[in-house]
Amino acid sequence: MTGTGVTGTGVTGTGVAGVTGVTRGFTGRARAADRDPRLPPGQYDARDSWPVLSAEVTPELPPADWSFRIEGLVADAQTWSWDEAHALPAASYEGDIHCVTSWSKFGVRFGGVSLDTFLDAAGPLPTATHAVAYSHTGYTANLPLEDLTGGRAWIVWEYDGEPLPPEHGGPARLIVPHLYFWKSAKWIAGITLLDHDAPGFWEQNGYHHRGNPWEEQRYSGD
Ligand SMILES: Nc1nc2c(c(=O)[nH]1)N[C@H]1C(S)=C(S)[C@@H](COP(=O)(O)O)O[C@H]1N2
Ligand SMILES: [Mo]
Repeated sequence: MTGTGVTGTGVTGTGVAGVTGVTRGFTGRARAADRDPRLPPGQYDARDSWPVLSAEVTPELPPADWSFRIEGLVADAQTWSWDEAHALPAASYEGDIHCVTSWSKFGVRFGGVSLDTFLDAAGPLPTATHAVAYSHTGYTANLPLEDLTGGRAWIVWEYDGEPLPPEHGGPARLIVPHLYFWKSAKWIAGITLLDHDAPGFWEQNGYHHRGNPWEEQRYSGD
């Protein structure tokens, strides 16, 4: 930006208006092409760093104490232990994640089970339209049920082929990577299906109810 500005000003100063126009046009295209198409608006590439964002102290939660429940507007509310969850068909996500504080991370790999597998077992009722994901620590995040189905959400316990580190939500967390990462509740305990939207922790504090990074839905009203 600075280099471009200086060049443009210099050319204008010499009075070669036509050349200035060409320079600006070329620079604009070059900068648009440099921007990684995987990067949503207002985000930057965090590359090798993976910041920890937690409203709580990282809990001590051994796998034996972890469980995951689906309840609310379902035909058959169910709870899975660590072993029961691991007996389900494995699934993985490889792709990008986007935090509302503006870092994105490309090509991350998480392993676990598709949320569809859990939801299919519980059987959402036709009246279920929304969900609240809740953590063993009390953290909550609301989502339209649609955003949790169709192979777009997972319960994961592996990162890059290794156990998910506790500070990143281990032993297991939710990931909903097509939305800002605050929806991806760490230390996930369960999901309640509802017939209405019920704002979670950040949503009660001014954040957007859906949080689509491609539409920059950061704050309520965006
Ligand atoms: N339980 C819990 N889950 C949480 C959070 C939290 O504070 N508590 N923070 C959210 C936010 S704002 C983000 S960006 C991601 C951060 O995940 P990370 O710390 O693994 O990067 O977790 C989300 N899930
Ligand atoms: Mo975040």
